[in-house]
This record gives sequence, C-alpha cells and structure tokens, in this order.
Amino acid sequence: MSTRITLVRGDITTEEVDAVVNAANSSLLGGGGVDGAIHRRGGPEILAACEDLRRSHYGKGLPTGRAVATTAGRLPARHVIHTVGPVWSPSDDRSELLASCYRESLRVADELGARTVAFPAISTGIYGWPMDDGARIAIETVRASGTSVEEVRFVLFGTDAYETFAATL
Ligand code: AR6
Repeated sequence: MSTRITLVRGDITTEEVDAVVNAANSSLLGGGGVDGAIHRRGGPEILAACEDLRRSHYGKGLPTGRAVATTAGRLPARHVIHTVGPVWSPSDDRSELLASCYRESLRVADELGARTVAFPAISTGIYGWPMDDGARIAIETVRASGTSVEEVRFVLFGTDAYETFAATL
C-alpha cells in the first residue's frame, strides 16, 4: 500500500489526525515553536506523560533522531509522537539524524496503528535547518519508509515553507 503525502498550511495543533509529531528537544519537557504550541494547546496531560517517560525509560532524555509517543491531551489528535531533530551545522552533516526522526516517528505511528499522521518541518525553525534541504529529507524519507500509515500530512507554517515543500513534492 502506498502512503499519500499531503501538504497544508497552518498550525499543526489543530489537525484532526491519529498522531501529531512534535519537534521536541531531548528534555521532553517543552520549549518554543511547535513544542510550545503543542503543550499549550494540549494541556498539562502531555507534560505529565513526558515527565513519566523521563522517570522511566528516558532518564537522560530522548536521544536525537529517536521518537516516543504520549497522549495528545486536549488536542484533536489521539497521540503525540515526540521526536528530537538535530541542530543544523554547516560543518557537520547531520542529515541521517534528521531522516531518522521521520523514520522513527513513522515506526512508532505503525506501532500505534495510526492511519493519519501530521508532521511539522522538523529542525527548520529554532534548530536552523535550511527549508529546502529539510523538505527534501522529509519527503524522501517518508517515501522510502515502507510505513503502513495511509496519509502523511506536512503541516507548514507560512507560505515559504509550504511552497518549498510543494516544489520538492
Ligand atoms: N504548526 C506548524 N508548524 C509550526 C508551528 C505550528 N504551530 N510552529 C512553528 N512551526 P521549531 P525545531 C514551524 O522551532 O527547529 C523547541 O524549542 C516552524 O516555522 O518548532 O525542530 C523545541 O523544544 C519551523 O518551520 O522546531 C526544541 O528545543 C518548523 O515548524 C527546538 O524548538 C519547526 O520549528 C526544536 O527546533
């Protein structure tokens, strides 16, 4: 079965999907950008679940390139899949870690039985990844993933991000 890739412009916290992916950091305890928006709108249940993960499996935090699921709290989605993108570096090629975020998030989505998953453009905000390269890695990795997810929806904030993804697709 082939996965449909769709693009929308907007705020990922309003998406009605089985799982929303959060561009988190290793602490899992919140931050700015997508992460801040998800915790604000999803309410304290998400943070409580993240704190449980820190007490149990992820005492040192979630490593870059990995993914883990929690409740989606009050979001319209059913689950949040937290993943940690790499910080952009002009001298060190961290592309494989960024690809790993998409691959691992889809692996977790498959474990959850999710049919629809919304992704932000991981690492392209506070972590500084150039949008065109971030879009290329995102789309190539989803296409190569072999996931059972029926629809992968990229939710892009702003016209530039949307148009870059559209051109790549
Ligand atoms: N919906 C969709 N896209 C968004 C939204 C939103 N509500 N808000 C921002 N974007 P970022 P990163 C876009 O910074 O680069 C946090 O502090 C944004 O324009 O959210 O992976 C974490 O805790 C950009 O294109 O994530 C980490 O410390 C993309 O989403 C760090 O930021 C990702 O931007 C992670 O940085």
